[in-house]
Amino acid sequence: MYSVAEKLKQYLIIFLFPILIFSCAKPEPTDLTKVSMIPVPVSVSATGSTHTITNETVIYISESNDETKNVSAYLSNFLHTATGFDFIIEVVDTEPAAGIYLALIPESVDKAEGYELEVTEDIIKLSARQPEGLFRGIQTLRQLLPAKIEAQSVQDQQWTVATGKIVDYPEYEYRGSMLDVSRHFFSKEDVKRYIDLIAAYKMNRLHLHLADDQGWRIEIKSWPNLTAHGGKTEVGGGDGGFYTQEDYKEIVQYAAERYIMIIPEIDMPGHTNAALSSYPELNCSGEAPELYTGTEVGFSTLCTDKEITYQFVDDVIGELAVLTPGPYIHIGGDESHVTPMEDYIPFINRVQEIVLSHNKRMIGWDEVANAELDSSSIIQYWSEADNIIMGLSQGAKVIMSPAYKAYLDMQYDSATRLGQNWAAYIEVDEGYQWDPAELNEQIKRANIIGVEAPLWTETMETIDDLEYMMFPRIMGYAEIGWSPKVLRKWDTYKARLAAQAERLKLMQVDYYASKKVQWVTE
Ligand code: NGO
Repeated sequence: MYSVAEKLKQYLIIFLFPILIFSCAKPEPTDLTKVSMIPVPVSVSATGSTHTITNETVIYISESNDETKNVSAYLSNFLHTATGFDFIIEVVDTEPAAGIYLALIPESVDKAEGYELEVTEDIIKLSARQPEGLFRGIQTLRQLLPAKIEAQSVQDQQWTVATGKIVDYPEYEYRGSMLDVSRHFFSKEDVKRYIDLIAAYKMNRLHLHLADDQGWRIEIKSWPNLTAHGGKTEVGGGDGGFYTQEDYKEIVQYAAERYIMIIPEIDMPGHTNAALSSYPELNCSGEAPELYTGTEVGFSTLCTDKEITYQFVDDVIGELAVLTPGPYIHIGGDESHVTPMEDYIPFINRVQEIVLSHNKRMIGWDEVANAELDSSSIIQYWSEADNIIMGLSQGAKVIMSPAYKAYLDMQYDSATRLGQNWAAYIEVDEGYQWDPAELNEQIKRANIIGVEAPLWTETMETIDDLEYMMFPRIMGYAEIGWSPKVLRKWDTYKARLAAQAERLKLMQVDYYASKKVQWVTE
């Protein structure tokens, strides 16, 4: 005879043990709240099960137009690379019972770029009011899938996603990075890679610094020598280069397909040696200087009291405005150390008029606040809070790019082989732990349209160099721009970042493996 206790023991061994073993062996994450996402979404709830994408999965769209076609094709191409699956894309009138459903619906999250991602065992439903919301949601789905989804070849893997619901939308409307293609020129392909990398973290602006002392990088048909001569070199004396207007349109289009706006900058009246060297008439002396391949700043200026200068500015901005679907033209305005303030102010005022006459809004580095700003103009904080306060009193809005926190060319520490350290060393935690609305008590949340991390390229020559300085800090800037402040904590961010190591490797991103992070590598 068995005692009750012994019977119970036997029962446990026979029935429960295999269940325990089985569930321990189950590899997939099933708790959506435990998945590491950057930027962290506004709200995540889990339902504890798993959805699997298979070769049979169909991608459905709620309506057929250029944008839903673009977004669904983007998703299907992305998923195809590592899964090898050939997805069928189908338009449906009503919600399907299974598959991946991309739905543009007015009832979805009432915020620009917002989206809702609901995953059940049967369906992945991504809904948004606007196509950009769908695109941002796809970036989240990317991070819910196993890291191998980032591989460049077909992987043997179960493509599972934890079930639950995410409701998400950005904190700031302007979330971007700047790439300096003047100090060193970067090819159209490099710029596209840059766009893909920032798109993965839901950034929506790429500011291109297209002209500086060392090189003019955008074809201007009415002033052809700008590129023919002024585009010929770069820092260190390399070949330089420039984008034809066709190349540039291709970049703008590529970015637009990822819901990223390109903001072109022509820096003036300083930082203009390449232009001054291309056209003697832009110099007060009437003589063209040599091309410049060093890294000093603040020695050049357009001749602010010659009429031809304004003809030049009008022609350049006019051509650029035609190439720019977005509302902004950036006119630089920084470090014009050899332009007396009494010349600088009327110059910026007049350039602002020119920008407005081409139906664009002016953005300028913080010094432009010395001029009389139009209420539509935007100032970019990089150096002097006093300039920003002066701009705010004129009703301008601010983009936050404080050099000591947000410059991607600042070194991580004294051992970093690239970059500079004039503003600070910015370790990964330093770059992450700040709040745009708390840096200065006079610059308030309501004044700020967003955050931008600029990458100046005096010391960077290759895309690998760019990636090393961008990553991982760029992910932190993306999160500062997107995620609500209450969810931004270094301790939890650090763990989420650590979990990105395998993805970054598969994305072939050459990142800085900071010792502040316990990277989770296979
Ligand atoms: C400054 C300067 C740039 C440099 C950069 C290097 C601004 C707005 N103007 O930032 O010309 O490249 O620092 O960190």
